[in-house]
Amino acid sequence: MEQQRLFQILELDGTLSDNSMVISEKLAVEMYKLLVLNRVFDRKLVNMQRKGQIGTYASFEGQEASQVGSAMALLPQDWMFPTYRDHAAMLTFGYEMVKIIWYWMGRIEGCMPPNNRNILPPYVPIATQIPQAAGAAWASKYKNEGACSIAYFGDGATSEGDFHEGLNMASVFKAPVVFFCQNNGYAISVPFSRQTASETVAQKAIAYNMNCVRVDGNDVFAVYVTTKNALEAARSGKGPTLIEAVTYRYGPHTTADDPSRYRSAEESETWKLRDPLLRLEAYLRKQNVLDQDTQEMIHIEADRLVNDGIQYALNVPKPDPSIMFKHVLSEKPWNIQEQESSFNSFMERYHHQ
Ligand SMILES: Cc1ncc(C[n+]2csc(CCOP(=O)(O)OP(=O)(O)O)c2C)c(N)n1
Repeated sequence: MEQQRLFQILELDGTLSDNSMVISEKLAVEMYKLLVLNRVFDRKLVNMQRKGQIGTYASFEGQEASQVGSAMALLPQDWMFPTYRDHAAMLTFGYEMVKIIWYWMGRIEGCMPPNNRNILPPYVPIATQIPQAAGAAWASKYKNEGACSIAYFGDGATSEGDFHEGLNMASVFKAPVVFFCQNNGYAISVPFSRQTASETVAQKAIAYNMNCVRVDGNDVFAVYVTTKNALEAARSGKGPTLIEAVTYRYGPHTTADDPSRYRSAEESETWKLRDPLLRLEAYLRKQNVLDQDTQEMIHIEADRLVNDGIQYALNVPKPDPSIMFKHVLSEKPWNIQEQESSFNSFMERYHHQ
């Protein structure tokens, strides 16, 4: 069955299992640069949390190919609905790096969409982005704007009602949306086998009469091709697709989690043999487009870009804490007004001490 087969182009040793899928040299190098940049970014953000510069952080290391490959397939007019783990997708689609750092510093600027891209702030309430992405896609179809939505979510989100409502509506209205599930095996400590009795996420699309693909989420070529096909189908009126990208997060759920409580170190090590970055590196080496010097230069440049982003993020003045009372409600109810005035008098006393 199509929904059970794992679609793959790039073998673990960097050879192509499907030669008919031509990915240009230029595109492959671009993918590599983005994978490196995102891995460097992710590791440095974990370090920032350890140094107390950000409160908490959700790492995506291991999932870079799923996020980079899918986001590269989007067109500029498309709509992205990410979660708290999808920074690589956001960066690839044009979100400013500094804003992602600010998001984790708790700054409001970290939730503001860029001027030229429809990128929603990261969704923390699980699966809430799914019906919203379906709605935005339907609106775009209704207004004839030619834009698709892509909703990112994890395997845990498929147990929420929002997942089923969003898929149902999108399929009935043939909304141009791609539902992109990164099945990384766990929802915090809950393994996939306890999440659902379904064998795969992809097969859940059958109930909604929706296209589905199960793809190797650590194979950036396969993810890119799959997402591009799904977006093209959506744009040409063929309706939504559910993509299940099978992948793994190497690190903890967030910096506040200890994965040794629920999974073995060997499991992570086994997954590292399928590493998305090393696979593409092996391919580029075989094609003679990546020598040692170029590889080093790509890493140095990624390091520089991320260090610059971090410095910039840290060097702006701290926000006025009263901003927490702004931008949520257009009219403040009595209890929020009360909290605001009590907070203001506390701050006055504090400053006069
Ligand atoms: C509606 C809701 N319920 C519970 C939580 C707490 N929570 C945060 S992350 C998470 C697990 C999500 O797992 P998954 O969807 O697989 O995504 P992943 O974190 O693996 O990327 C849960 C239950 C939440 N944020 N929102």
